[in-house]
Amino acid sequence: MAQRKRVFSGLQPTGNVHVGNYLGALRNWVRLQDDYDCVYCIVDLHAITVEYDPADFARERREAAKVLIACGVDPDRSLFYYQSEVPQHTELAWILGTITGMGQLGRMTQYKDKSESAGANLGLFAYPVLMAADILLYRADAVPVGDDQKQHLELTRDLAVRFNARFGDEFPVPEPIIPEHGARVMSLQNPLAKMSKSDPDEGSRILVLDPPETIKAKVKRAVTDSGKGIRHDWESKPGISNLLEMMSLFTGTPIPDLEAEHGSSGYGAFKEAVAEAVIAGLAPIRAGYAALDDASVDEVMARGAATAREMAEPYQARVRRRIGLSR
Ligand code: AQP
Repeated sequence: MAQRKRVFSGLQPTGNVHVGNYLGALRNWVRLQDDYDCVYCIVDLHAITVEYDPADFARERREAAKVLIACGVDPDRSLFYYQSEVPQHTELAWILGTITGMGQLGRMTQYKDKSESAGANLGLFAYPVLMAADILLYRADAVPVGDDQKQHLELTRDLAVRFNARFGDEFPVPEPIIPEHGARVMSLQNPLAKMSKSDPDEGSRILVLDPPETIKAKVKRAVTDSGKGIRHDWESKPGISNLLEMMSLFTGTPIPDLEAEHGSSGYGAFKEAVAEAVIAGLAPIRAGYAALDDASVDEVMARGAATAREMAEPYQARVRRRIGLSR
């Protein structure tokens, strides 16, 4: 039997998982489990590159793991663990750092955005190198991500090519898997900016665990456009287009059909229908989450890390040999 291709992806345990993360990345993670050998990771070392609360971090990390399992990441089918518990990630990041240009890192838009608000530090600057190491460590062929990670993935591909040229063919050059729809879910309060965990306005995002009443209130408050009519048109109606996309992704109904059904509705009635669709789409995740207990999640994550360390070590040994650190 042909060997299955491998995918790798990660999620930061900062704040709560929102529908942008879910529609842009996590749904794909879950689906890919049928056809790929999947490695999924809570990238806790990435999360500490910005301000965070150490007293709460272990809990947040576990929360993120629980949400992912509730979304359908299956630790029996996928390798699932916390990044910091597999030290080969950081070792490879250091090695890749030695072939990464400062200029290329300085051009990363996420670094520019975050260093403006959070202040620059070396970890934030080197973040994309650690991300490259996460992916290349397991020789992943593909990476399911939202649109915002394209630039980082481009760097990963460059580093794979550069390493192979300098030290010999070691890394596959990974392809992004970006969904056709949902790759960029926008903020409910500013449909020109992506929905994001770090936006200080909680009304800008719907969390996958938000209770129905909260979802209704957030959608009701969502910024819409002047004029009327429910049409998909990013230029003149970004707010309505964002809601239409979300509704389409949660119901599976194509956007033209939704336009036909709701075209002449008022914004209020349309928003109620959107909220109902989101609530129904997230209900199984809320139920799955409620059924999980902390101790068994801790156990699953510890087991995942042990397997990941075992799998990563022979790969890393090859890298050490190639760069002259061992015979
Ligand atoms: N708005 C979005 N639309 C579609 N996909 C998105 N992703 C993030 N936001 C959207 C995708 O979710 C995955 C996990 O993201 P992450 O937790 O590693 O970090 P991120 O990209 O930095 O996510 P956030 O929520 O936007 O956090 P902040 O506020 O820190 O920037 C990734 O695959 C991402 O593409």
